[in-house]
Amino acid sequence: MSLDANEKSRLEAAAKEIRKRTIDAIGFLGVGHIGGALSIVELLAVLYYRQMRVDPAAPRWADRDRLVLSKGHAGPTLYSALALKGFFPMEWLHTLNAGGTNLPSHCDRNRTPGIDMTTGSLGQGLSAACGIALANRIDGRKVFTFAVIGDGESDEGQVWEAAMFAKHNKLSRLIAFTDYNKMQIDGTTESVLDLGALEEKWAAFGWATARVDGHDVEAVDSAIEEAKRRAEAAESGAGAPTMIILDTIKGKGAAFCEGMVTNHNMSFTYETAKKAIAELG
Ligand SMILES: Cc1ncc(C[n+]2csc(CCOP(=O)(O)OP(=O)(O)O)c2C)c(N)n1
Ligand SMILES: [Mg+2]
Repeated sequence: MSLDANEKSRLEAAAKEIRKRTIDAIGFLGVGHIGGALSIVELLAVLYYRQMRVDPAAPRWADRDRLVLSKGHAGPTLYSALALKGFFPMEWLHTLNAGGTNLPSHCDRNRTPGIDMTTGSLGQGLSAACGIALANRIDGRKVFTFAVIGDGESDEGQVWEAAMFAKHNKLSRLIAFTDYNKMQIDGTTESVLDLGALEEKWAAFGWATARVDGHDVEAVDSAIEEAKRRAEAAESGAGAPTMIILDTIKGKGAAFCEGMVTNHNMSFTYETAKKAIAELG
């Protein structure tokens, strides 16, 4: 089902706001993972403004959908989305990674309302998401577990153990995304460790797959809708998990860093941030 024009512009406006807040929070601090933060903006807009069942007033509500942001260094994007949704005050965004903050650079479920899993040690999040999805099925909860991994992160062997586990256990309510921005900490994924035919690899591990433009809210939304339809159609305990590969651009939407391999963990002034935010209109 495609989005109607109003819904599409609502999601695009949400993405723009999340992007601005993310640039602002990292710029206020002066350093951070701006590249990988900006490549998942549209995904988080679609998840939090349309696809995820959550309640900002009850972050630990048992029947909520879960998100494991396995690439935990992109925490500031998730914090921006959560703040905009009302999980905590907007002012917290200016405490990013400060001493005693509730918003550490990487996600911490014990500190931040709305964070479902502590992440940052790459390679582990998909395994955690498998456990969450399996536990919810055992408990009879028809909720979805979403997970976001990086393309560089996909070099970690544990990702592929989780891939086998999820298929073996028919975790059809596990919907994962690879942020395929083609870059990692010190180069392109192609030069560091080529992922090759990535979608075919996930399919060979038994997952349902899709590959879409990760900055197109409509394309992202319909890939999730399709995955949900499959999960609903499968009997409880049947079916397969879904991997949606998002073609993205590292640093998307901030001219000072878009598409640069140097944007992984970058210093920039608050003036630079304000200029980039103004350019977004
Ligand atoms: C186990 C582990 N090793 C190394 C790091 C340091 N590190 C943080 S981000 C990163 C690169 C990740 O690349 P990718 O998954 O492509 O992330 P993105 O491009 O989305 O920022 C690395 C090596 C880490 N956080 N965890
Ligand atoms: Mg990457």
